[in-house]
Amino acid sequence: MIKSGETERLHIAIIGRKNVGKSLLINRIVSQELFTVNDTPGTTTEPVSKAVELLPYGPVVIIDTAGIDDDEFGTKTINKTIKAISNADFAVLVLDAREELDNSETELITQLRKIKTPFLVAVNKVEFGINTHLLIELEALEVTHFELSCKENAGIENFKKKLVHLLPNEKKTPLFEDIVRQGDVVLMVVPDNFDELQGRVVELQVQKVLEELGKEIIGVVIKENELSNKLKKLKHVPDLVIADNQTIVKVVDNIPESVKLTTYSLVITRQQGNFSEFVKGIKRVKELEIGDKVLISEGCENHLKEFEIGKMKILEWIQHYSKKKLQIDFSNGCGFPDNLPDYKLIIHCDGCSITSKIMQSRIRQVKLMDISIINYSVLISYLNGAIPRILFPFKEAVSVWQKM
Ligand SMILES: Nc1nc2c(ncn2[C@@H]2O[C@H](COP(=O)(O)OP(=O)(O)OP(=O)(O)O)[C@@H](O)[C@H]2O)c(=O)[nH]1
Ligand SMILES: [Mg+2]
Repeated sequence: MIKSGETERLHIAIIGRKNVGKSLLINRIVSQELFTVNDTPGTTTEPVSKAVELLPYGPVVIIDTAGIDDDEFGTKTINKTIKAISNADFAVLVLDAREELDNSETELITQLRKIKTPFLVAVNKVEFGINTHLLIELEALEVTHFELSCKENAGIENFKKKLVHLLPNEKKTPLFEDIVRQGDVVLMVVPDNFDELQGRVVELQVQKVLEELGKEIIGVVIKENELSNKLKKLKHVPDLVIADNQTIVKVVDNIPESVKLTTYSLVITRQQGNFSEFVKGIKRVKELEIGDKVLISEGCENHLKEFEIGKMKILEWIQHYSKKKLQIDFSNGCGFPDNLPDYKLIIHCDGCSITSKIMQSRIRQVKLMDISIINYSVLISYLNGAIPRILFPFKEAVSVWQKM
């Protein structure tokens, strides 16, 4: 069981067929008897996560997984291996040196590449010799592999070194340090009834932005109805204007094209690292057909009135926009429903109560099923006609938009 606080650690999943030596490889890497190793195939039956120190990298979570079932990748379902790799920031695919690649292994390599999860291949049990076909296959797939024997403890140190070297750096995307500079003026527009919104999402967002601005950047908070007056009085045009999802429609027309404009939610979504995927989701929104199944999915079990209203509004707006009869369902809490593959589009909440790692894992699951995903904020901005304008401050979003 992973304790809270450990969820943000880097997650490494060890995957592969049954009995190839996944559990023993982990034990060797961490020099501890962490997981049960046994000659009987199917010893590990469920994914098990353990928090460990992987020196010299530091604290990580290692996920030992159950061996892939032969038919696991035959059907389009969210199988247990997909779940495991969706939760991982890095994967190690363990192979038996005596065998050729089977369908599930080639499929896994394809899937990992699709979700851009970095991985290494460990060819284990090399003391028996290595299948030449396997080497040819790996080369053809341009996969980096390491030859080792967990039993004889051979090649482990070298493998570990490479693993530690390749682990992604947990560098956070900046909130907006890359789009504003020292001395810039950031105008933050809030709804007219802002004083009554203590503790609500918009107030928390404004708070977060203000905290991150620091001393070198001037943040000015103004109410929407004061906007045109205040703009005239400002000596310089602001360098960046940020509004909330509701006021953005009215704000757009008041801000000259030359001024960067965006929303609080977009800034925060970008920091969570999932921005581009949601922008791509707009394409699917445009292409929805009669009868398409759409899932409105919320990350928390929370049934606060504020969230219920939000959800129903999304439902109303998407129906109104599409003008086609869509089949819309709702889901709440951790995990997607088992019929996830039936959906054409997932409209996800902004994830304010789940960690960005959980959000990323949900996005990977959806991507592996070839389903599009968009979050509430990007959808609302698009339906309100504020996109592409509010994407312009962010280079990465503009490039996704232009390719669509
Ligand atoms: N000869 C040899 N045996 C190994 C090696 N690595 C692991 N084994 C043995 O292979 C068997 C399976 O090892 P595990 O680590 O339990 O394999 P697993 O992939 O976790 O298996 P499942 O949990 O059943 O999917 C055990 O008997 C190990 O001792 C190796 O390099 N050489
Ligand atoms: Mg095992």
